[in-house]
Amino acid sequence: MKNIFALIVLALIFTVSVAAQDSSDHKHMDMKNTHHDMKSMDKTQQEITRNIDPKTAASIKEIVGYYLQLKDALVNDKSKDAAAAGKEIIDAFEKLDKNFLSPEQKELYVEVEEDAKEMAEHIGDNAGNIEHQREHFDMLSADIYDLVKEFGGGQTLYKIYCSMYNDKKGAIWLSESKTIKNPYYGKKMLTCGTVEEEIK
Ligand SMILES: [Cu+2]
Repeated sequence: MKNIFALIVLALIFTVSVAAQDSSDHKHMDMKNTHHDMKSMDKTQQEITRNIDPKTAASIKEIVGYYLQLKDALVNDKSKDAAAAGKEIIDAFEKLDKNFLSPEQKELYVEVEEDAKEMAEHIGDNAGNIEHQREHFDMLSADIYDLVKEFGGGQTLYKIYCSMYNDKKGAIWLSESKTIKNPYYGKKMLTCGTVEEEIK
């Protein structure tokens, strides 16, 4: 009788531990889903609360336009064009009138601007060294992503992820199109990448 009891206890322990393992798998999946939901919630909330001055929106659109030019230059392995676009990006940032920003907008903008201008400067100064330009494009893309999440891009943009770049640390870029044309590798590996997000 004692033995049977011990057996039942053992069986119970086994079942519970399997169930626990199983639920930890599920938890992982749930976390992913929650993350996804949070993202889409963010988007609508942002759209409601964005409240952006039309002058600011126009300036951001200009910055994004030159960023996309830079992206295309890198896609086409054109280092000189990339440098020219880098310089335009700096000018476009400087043209944005901060007086039309709310205090919260200003805080984010100033932070992005400082870093993005530095990246754009390196890109502008390195015509002929496309690999170095691409290193800075990686960081610039993260800045522009923050910018368009807050202010919108003036057009639908796609966040695209390349898992190979930077010793497989991965990197993102923004594109006006879902069609993958990889600015980090140009014609060497043009179609490497996955669309991760649509930003409106
Ligand atoms: Cu540099």
